[in-house]
Amino acid sequence: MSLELWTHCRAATMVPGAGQAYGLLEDAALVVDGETLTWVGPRADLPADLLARCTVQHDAGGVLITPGMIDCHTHLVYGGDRAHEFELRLNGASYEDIARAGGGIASTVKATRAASAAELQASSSRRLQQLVGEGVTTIEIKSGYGLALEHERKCLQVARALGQSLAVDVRTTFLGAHAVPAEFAGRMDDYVDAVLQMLPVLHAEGLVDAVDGFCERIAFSPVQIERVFAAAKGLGLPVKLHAEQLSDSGGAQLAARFEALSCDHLEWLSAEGAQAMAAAGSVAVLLPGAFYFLRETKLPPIALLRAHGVPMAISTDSNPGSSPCTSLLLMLNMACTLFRLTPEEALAGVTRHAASALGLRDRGVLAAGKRADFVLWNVHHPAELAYALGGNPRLKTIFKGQVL
Ligand code: DI6
Ligand code: FE
Repeated sequence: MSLELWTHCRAATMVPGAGQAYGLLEDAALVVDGETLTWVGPRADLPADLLARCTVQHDAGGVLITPGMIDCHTHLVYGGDRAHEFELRLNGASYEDIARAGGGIASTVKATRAASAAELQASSSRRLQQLVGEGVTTIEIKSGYGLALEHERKCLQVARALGQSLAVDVRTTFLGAHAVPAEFAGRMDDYVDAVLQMLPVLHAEGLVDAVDGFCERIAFSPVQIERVFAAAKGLGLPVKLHAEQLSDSGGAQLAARFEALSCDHLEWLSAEGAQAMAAAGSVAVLLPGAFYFLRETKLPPIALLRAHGVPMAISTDSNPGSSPCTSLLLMLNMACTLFRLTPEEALAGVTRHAASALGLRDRGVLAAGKRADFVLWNVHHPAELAYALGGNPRLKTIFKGQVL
């Protein structure tokens, strides 16, 4: 197998504890063996025998290299959009007016059910291409706008197909417990029963990598979520949770009891919740796009998360209702401006910690043995990625060792 060498670059390896912020190597060399990084370090330390085996040499042109970006929380596959509701609201309609007229999440469920797989694939592919264009090499996509077996299946199949048609690794999450569909109105527990019936079927079809739920006063209770999590654990599937977005319902503690990969949103997270997450090793996925778009004012407790050593990931939450966002770079900026993360924390949030939020140990840093997913950026310092509002300095993406 021939080795490929990348030199003439600065590398933000994002390896922690390497001394330098961002794990930065000033004059780096990366050796790629097939789909894997086989050596990463200062160019001066590259062993001569390894150099001799490199049959292809790439000059990176003096730019910055980072790990491939990981968007670890999206609802990318859905029908229609909610631009009209956005407009109605800005013309004075209340959320209740819109909901009464069949709007809100119900309108997305209706549009998603009405859409064919091909239509969903086309609209989601456009969104995914925007993310991939900004250096995303791994994305998580949730179901949750089908809310019935055939439609949840359709959305998860589309998500899987997106990973086949574009150079990006797709991880799928079953979010049957996202909302109660109209046909179950007033029968929430019956709908949870239906979710428990869908899960093993979709899992047997190979469509589920993890299980999520929306635990909130306006969604499912901790008791209902616990039933879903118990079923997931019974199938050996990891769980994650939309927790404490609009209120503190103790979702983080519940998720921690199931060793959740992550708890997401967390604006209302309590000290007990943070402690439970730290003990369980759950990642805090922060979603500044939803905070911004919903004009929330309650900030996630960043100091508390830092104090407990809870790793923080950042994601787009790409969805039609609360975060119609297809820019992970913009989320880096908002994580800093709105949540006061440092640019280094923000970049770790879309690389190393985003990988952990998906339970993936083979990516998120530039180091020997990890996947050869990395991005060349037309910037000098990694802070520039979080600093800019708009613009896209991506030059090249290398996905599983291949230059795209
Ligand atoms: N939390 C949210 O903010 C979105 N879903 C969720 O679990 C809202 C989804 C929508 O309004 O379509
Ligand atoms: Fe979400």
